[in-house]
Amino acid sequence: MGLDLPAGPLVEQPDLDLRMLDHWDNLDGTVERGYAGNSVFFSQGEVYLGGRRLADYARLLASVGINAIALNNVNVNVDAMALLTERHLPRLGELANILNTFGVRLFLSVGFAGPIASGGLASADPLDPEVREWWSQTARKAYSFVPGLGGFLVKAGSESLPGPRDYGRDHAEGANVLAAALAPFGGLVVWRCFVYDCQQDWRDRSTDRAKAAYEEFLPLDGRFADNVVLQVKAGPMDFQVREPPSPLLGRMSHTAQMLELQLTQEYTGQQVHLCYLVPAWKEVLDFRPRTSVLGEGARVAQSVTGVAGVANIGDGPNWTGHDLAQANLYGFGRLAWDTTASAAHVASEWAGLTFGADHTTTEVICRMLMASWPAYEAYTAPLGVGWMVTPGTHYGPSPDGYEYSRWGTYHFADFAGVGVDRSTSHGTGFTAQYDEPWRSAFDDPATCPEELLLFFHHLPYGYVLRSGKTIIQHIYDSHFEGAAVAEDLLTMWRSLAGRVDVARFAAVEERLARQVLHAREWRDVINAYFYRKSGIPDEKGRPIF
Ligand code: GCW
Repeated sequence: MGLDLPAGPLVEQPDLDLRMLDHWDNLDGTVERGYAGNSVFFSQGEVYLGGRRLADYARLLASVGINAIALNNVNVNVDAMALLTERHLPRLGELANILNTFGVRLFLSVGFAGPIASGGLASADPLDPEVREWWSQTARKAYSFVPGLGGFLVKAGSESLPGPRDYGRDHAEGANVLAAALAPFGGLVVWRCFVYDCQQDWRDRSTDRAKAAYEEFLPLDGRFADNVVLQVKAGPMDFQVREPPSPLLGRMSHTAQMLELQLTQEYTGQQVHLCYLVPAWKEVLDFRPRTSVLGEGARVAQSVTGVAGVANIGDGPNWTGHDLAQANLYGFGRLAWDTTASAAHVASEWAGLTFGADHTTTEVICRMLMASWPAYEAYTAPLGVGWMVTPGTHYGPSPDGYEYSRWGTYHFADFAGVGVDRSTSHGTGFTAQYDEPWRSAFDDPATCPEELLLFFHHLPYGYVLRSGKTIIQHIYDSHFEGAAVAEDLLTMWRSLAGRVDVARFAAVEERLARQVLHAREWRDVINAYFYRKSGIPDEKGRPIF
């Protein structure tokens, strides 16, 4: 970096204790929502220990301060249920040793129905003594092979997976049975709050998926065992390009929470598009819920004991598919260590460490990174509305793709207006889950942060924004402008020809060129959709395809 070393010793204390990556890797080697190749941990149904890749990865994690990983997908399939058996545990022990050498602890995702699937029991009811005994024996066995095991990560009762509700129990009863099994070994249960009913009907405008995590978990505060940590997704829906911070964050006095972020770019361009997410993460970490629990000035970052990021790596040679997507991995580690670091500082630090100390190179890459998330937001779904993606793959525009589905992911665009009314007076009442001043701020379109306007309100296309533009004109303008920034990104990168090694230059150029075309597609599909719905032409008369 060309910086002077400090004269005296440098002592740093990380802000967050648990700095973890969640891998959604399957035993067959595939990675759910992975855009950088196959798993580095699994191949053909086995834990893979070959080559140097694993040690390189552990070293890489340690170098950015990450101290834990969950190895396998939270959607635990039948193959993965067997991870807790003698078939895989010996290799997991070896793998954990490699990670431990670099100060990284291993966690495993486990299925709530493990007692049935692997234990042959008739039930997974957490209050059944046989089930309790099975978990406790299973934990004992796991620790006998993997003494440094961090614990279990659990997705239960979500997206059709079994959970405690199947037995009339709540999430505290579910989590506590695993917690009791892990407690003798100092293990943690990381229990996810991404739980909602995915059988909605779009005609029902009162049910709101955004309310689910808070409704399920807040009443259980004080009921979780000490070694349970709730893992809360950053927003109330699901890693959209823009969401408000989850109202559950910082709201529980007696329950440890960790923030869940998504590095892998499921909804943000799948590592074809450049999308530096650190600025988005900072917004959540810096959010001040102003609750009685946290006190006036406290940030979300001060209320959580850790942060988990859904990993964006695979076995591709550059780890992350897009070379510049490494900035998200680096940035995640840096932020987990120092939540006050600025996004721009982290970007330039990464660019310098990765491409060398040439000032022009660092400066251009930093500008590209900082422009990328706002641009992606501008040419995709407008004003916080989200979900205009192709169902299933979540790549590319499909404005009505999820509009009539059961997933609760609607924008309600019609001829007159667009957006979800989540106000307390006449909407779903989601805003009531925030404390003041946020409740009132979000409740009123006049005070709602504009980038979230359509997340919280259903408004006519002619509604005038603070800029003086109507919503419909804002949609047109931001889509034209955002797609133009995608072109600028390519131009900026090309200005670095000769300053960056040939291979990386070409690889990034190829992705940015794809991004340009795909941003145009987003622009045209979304603009045409709203033009057709509203019948209101672009006041600048640009062609809308
Ligand atoms: O966003 C959704 C993804 C699923 C994922 C789920 C979750 C692991 O589309 O692929 O499943 O979230 O977070 O559990």
